[in-house]
Amino acid sequence: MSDIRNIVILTGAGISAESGLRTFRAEDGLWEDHPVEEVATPQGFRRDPDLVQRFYDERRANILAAQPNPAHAALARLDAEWTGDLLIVTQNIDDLHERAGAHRVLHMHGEGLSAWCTACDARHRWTSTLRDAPPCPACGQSALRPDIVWFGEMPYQMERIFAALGRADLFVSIGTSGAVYPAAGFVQAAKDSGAATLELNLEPSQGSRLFDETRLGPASALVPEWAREILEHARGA
Ligand code: BV8
Repeated sequence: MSDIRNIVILTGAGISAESGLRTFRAEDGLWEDHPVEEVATPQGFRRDPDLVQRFYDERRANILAAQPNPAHAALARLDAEWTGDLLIVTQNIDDLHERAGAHRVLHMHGEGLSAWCTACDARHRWTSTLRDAPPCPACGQSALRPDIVWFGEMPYQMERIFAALGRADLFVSIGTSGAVYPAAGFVQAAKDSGAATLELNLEPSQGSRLFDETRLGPASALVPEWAREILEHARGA
C-alpha cells in the first residue's frame, strides 16, 4: 500500500445484509418476490403504482427497523479519521452509513427515506407510507414517488463519482455482486486512473477478476479489519 491519499468506496446490499436488510440476488432476494420489471422501472410504476408504492413502503419500514452493523461503524470511523479524500458511494437506499456516523456518503440510486414530487420536483424526508398518495408538502399535489433510481433512469451525481474515481489512489468494493451498471464499471474506471483495487465480499462477484485483491467473508468481519489496516498504515507511513 504505497502512499494512499484518496479513497473511493462502493457499497452494495451485502454491507447491510447483517443488519437484516435482504439483498437482491440471493435465493431469498428481493427481486424474486417481485419481478424486476414490476417494481424497479418507471414502466412498472406507471403500470401498477400501488404495487410499487407498497414495495417501497415495506422497504422504508424495514430500513427504519434496521441498525448499522460493525461494517458501517468501521467505515464511519474511517470517514472521521481519514485526512485524505474519501467518498462512500453507496448503491443502497438505506441510511445505515449515515446512522453509523459517516458523512462523506453519496446515494447513487436514491434513498428509501426520501420522497420525490413529480409535479414540483421537491424532495422530502419520508418515513411513512406513499401508498395512499399523500399530498406533496411543497405543492400539495398527490404526485409523490419513491426517490429511487430505477432501471433505465440515470443514477445520481455521476460526474462527482467519476471525478472522485479519476483522483482515487484506492478503490474498495464492499458487498456488491457487480451485476448492475454503471456501478459495476467503476472498478475499471479506477484502474484506468491508476488506483489500486480491493474487493471485500461474501463470495466472488461478476467483477472479481478486475480487482488486484479479493477478500471473501462477511462484511462485519472484513471491513473493520481492513479499516484498521489502512489507518495503521497511514499512521506508520
Ligand atoms: C442507467 C434501485 C442509463 C433501488 C437499483 C451496460 C451493460 C448492461 C446493462 C446496462 C448497462 N448500462 C445500463 C444498463 C441497464 C441497467 C443494468 O445495469 N442492468 C443490469 C441488470 C444488466 N442499468 C440501469 O438501468 C441504470 N441506469 O444506466 O441509465 C441512462 C442513460 C441515459 C439516460 C438515462 C439513463 C440504473 C441502475 C439502477 C437500478 N436500481 N436499485 C432499490 O430498489 O434498491 S439496482 C440494485 O441492484 C442495487 O441498487 C444495486 O445497484 C444493484 C446490485 O445489487 P447489489 O447491491 O450488488 O446486491 P446483490 O444482491 O446483487 O449482491 C449482494 C452482494 O453482497 C453479493 O455479491 C453477495 O455475495 C454479497 N453479500 C451478501 N451478504 C454479505 C455479502 N457481502 C459481505 N458480507 C455479507 N454479509
